[in-house]
Amino acid sequence: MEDLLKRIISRRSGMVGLKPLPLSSELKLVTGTFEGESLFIWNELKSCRGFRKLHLEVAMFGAGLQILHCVFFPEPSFDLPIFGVDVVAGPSGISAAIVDLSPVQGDLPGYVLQQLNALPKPSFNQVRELPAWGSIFSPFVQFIRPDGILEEQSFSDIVENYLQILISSLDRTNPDEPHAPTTIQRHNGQLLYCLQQKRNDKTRRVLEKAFNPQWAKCYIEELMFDSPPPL
Ligand code: BLA
Repeated sequence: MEDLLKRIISRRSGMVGLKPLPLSSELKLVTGTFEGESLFIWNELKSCRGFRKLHLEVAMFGAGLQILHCVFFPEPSFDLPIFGVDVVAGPSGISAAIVDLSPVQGDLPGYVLQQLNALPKPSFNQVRELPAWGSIFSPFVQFIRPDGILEEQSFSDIVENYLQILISSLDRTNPDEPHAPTTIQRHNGQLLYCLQQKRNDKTRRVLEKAFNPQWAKCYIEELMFDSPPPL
């Protein structure tokens, strides 16, 4: 997971106009206890040209549960997908590794599709079934339980490839008008993405157990999957 985090941070560092977004110190580092062990959640929020919110989060719920969560939300005026990663590790290793470039307006943009189709087709031993709310993901979503270190590395390679495709697509994209129909459609697409992600009970349950239902609700609705600001 550390290697994957480093690779994401390294790719992100090349994004034009990267700058921190305000985040309260209570959310930059959240501490607490979980099942009698110490808990911490580290958050980072940035923006850059073409992206309204780059969220990176690492959480350790005691020694038993580690999570890497990353979502890059484009400016709706840019014809770009949402980049999302979630990696969940328990005492016996990673149980869930998910990455996608998710469309926010019908199909993925042509130049994104072209590059995704050119990647080698991955094959993993344990492909997992998406929950019903996962209808927001693209046909290129990878949701696996990695079988050994080599598969973990292959998954990290895919994450890096997807991020590289996103960044090269960004470089060739000029924004549409703020109130163009396409911008409005993509804004709605981001609203739906956030709505569906909020239906992930597994995330909610962990946060409710570690804190309380009210705190979990706030954290999910205001930091993780807050609606895009009105156009
Ligand atoms: C699954 N997410 C999970 C699971 C846990 C969390 C415990 C179950 C793991 C398993 O089934 O093996 C928990 N994830 C968290 C917590 C945080 C987190 C506590 O990020 C943050 C504090 N989730 C995302 C994003 C995607 C995503 C961006 O946040 C995808 C791009 C997907 N997580 C996702 C999916 C599942 C999951 C699809 C499986 C859900 C299921 O099987 O029902």
